[in-house]
Amino acid sequence: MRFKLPIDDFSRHTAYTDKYGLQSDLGYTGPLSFSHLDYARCLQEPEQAFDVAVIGMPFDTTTSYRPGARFGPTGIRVGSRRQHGERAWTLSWGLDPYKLGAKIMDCGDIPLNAYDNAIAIDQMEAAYESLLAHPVAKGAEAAAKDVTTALSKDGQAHPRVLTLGGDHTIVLPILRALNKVYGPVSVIHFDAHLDTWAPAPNAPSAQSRITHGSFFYIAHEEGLMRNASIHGGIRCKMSGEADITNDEDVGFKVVSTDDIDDIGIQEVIRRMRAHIGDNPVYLSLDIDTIDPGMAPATGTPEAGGWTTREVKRIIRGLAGMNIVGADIVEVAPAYDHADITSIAAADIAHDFLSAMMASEPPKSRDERRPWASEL
Ligand SMILES: [Mn+2]
Repeated sequence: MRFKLPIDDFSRHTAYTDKYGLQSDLGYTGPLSFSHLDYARCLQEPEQAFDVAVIGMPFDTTTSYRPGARFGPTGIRVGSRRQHGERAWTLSWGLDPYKLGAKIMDCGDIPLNAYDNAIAIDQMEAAYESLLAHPVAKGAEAAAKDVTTALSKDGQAHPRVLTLGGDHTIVLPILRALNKVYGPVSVIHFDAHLDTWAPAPNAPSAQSRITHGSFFYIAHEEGLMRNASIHGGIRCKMSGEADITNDEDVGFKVVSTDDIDDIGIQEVIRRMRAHIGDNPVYLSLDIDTIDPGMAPATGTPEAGGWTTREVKRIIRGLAGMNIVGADIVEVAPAYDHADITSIAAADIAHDFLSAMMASEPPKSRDERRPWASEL
């Protein structure tokens, strides 16, 4: 796996391999797949079995300010190059998401139409629906115990998908596809912005109602979400309290950026878990949750955000929930410096994969391996 030459194929031996061995990839070389994972064009290979697919949605034509998130999937893969499926154990998690019996692979990008949003949004829904219909790679025994088997309407195991966006509108076709398999889901939405705003009443066309600030409103109109979702990291400027009233009508509670100082990370996690409970839950993370000092490459940056470490700790606290899918959106690499945003996004992708694999949040390092007696 992972682009290695077959070691027993002696016909491929050369002066180089005789002397130095295989032409294996370094962190900064080789074909560009997420975290050097196996890569396939899964949309045209329906027999391809996997448990988690990484898919790119290079779409940015419903953004309100700076475009460029169509380069997000490639940017996040670049940010993942120092990650590797064979060296992925972390102190934070105490596990390696690639070594827990699940096949995780990069399924490439959806070749989205860049000129017609209606077609692109339909392409994303069709692609996601196709991925959810692939066979899972884990054995029948593990599949029977899988969270997707318990939650799906057909009682079958389904792969889960980690999507690399793309502007945030990509979540609408994702929720449409998830609805066919699971029915309405709850959402944990990390973002500086609500994204639940009603379309302008004077919108000049039906298509123009669907933007990266209104897609949750549309999803609620279509009955795709349970009336139990929650935001984390909100700090944008609003028209007033009416925006929050509307947000509640769409089905959301708010954890604001400032709440983390007032109630602490553990209480943020507790509120998220308590509000969602055992519902099937979709995790969506807009990279603008993170302070633009640590993640500047995004379409609508807002000062005063959470740190990358705070976001990662909250995600760890969500392990063991009934996670049916996740995304990282709004990475626009053209505004980046030294890949810092892409590296943060790729690291959070590793946390999402770990959260899907873990059955409960990891205990703190000190609880797992106390050294207080040595102090
Ligand atoms: Mn957003």
